[in-house]
Amino acid sequence: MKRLFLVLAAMILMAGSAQAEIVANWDMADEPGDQEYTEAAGAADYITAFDMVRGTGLSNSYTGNNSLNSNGWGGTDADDYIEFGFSVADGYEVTLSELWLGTRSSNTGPGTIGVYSSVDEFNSSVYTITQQGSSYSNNIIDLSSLGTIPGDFSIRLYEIGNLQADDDGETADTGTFRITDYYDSGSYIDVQFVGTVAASAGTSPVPVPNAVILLGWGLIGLAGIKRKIS
Ligand SMILES: [Ca+2]
Ligand SMILES: [Ca+2]
Repeated sequence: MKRLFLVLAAMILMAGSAQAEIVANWDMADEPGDQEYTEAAGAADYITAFDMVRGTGLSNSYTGNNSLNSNGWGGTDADDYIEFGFSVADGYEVTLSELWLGTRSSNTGPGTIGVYSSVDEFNSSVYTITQQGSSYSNNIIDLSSLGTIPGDFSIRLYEIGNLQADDDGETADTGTFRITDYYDSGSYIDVQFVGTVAASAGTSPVPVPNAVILLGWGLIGLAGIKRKIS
């Protein structure tokens, strides 16, 4: 009976907490690079993913297999950014843990890219990606500092400073920066946000009735143990 109670107690804890999952993902495989945007490949329940797009200061003059490529990064223009994100359904919120993505610049493309979020209206970067020449960069970015997110959320990638990836002068408008899948020992993993989706605090969350039922069974079990002892 005690064992049963412990199992029930564990079930109560599980019923009350959401599991980490892919919140939204974009598959860059087979993308030509110069497409207008990349549609999301999937999203968790209660999540609507946005297209991955370029800000109006960027162009799509160049292809780049398996990517969303971009150019026009010269100078300092507030509209030079790549943006993607998602919308959370009413009554729900997301707690993000990670963003997975691969990136690459050409030698004259941006050398330093900052990852910004809509949580603070893209004011301060939560992560910095350094592009070394035209090498690929694999990034697993910790987003746990963003807290719980209701409504619309997006990430923007802006250049920090204006120095090209080969450290040989200012970023050129003909230089490129692309978003690719994350590469891990032979396999490509979609660009993705990982986190948990749960009912907002203060609303009536779906898992709670289950937790209450389980708690009831747990108390019955506990009563059984007490009877046995006395
Ligand atoms: Ca520009
Ligand atoms: Ca620039």
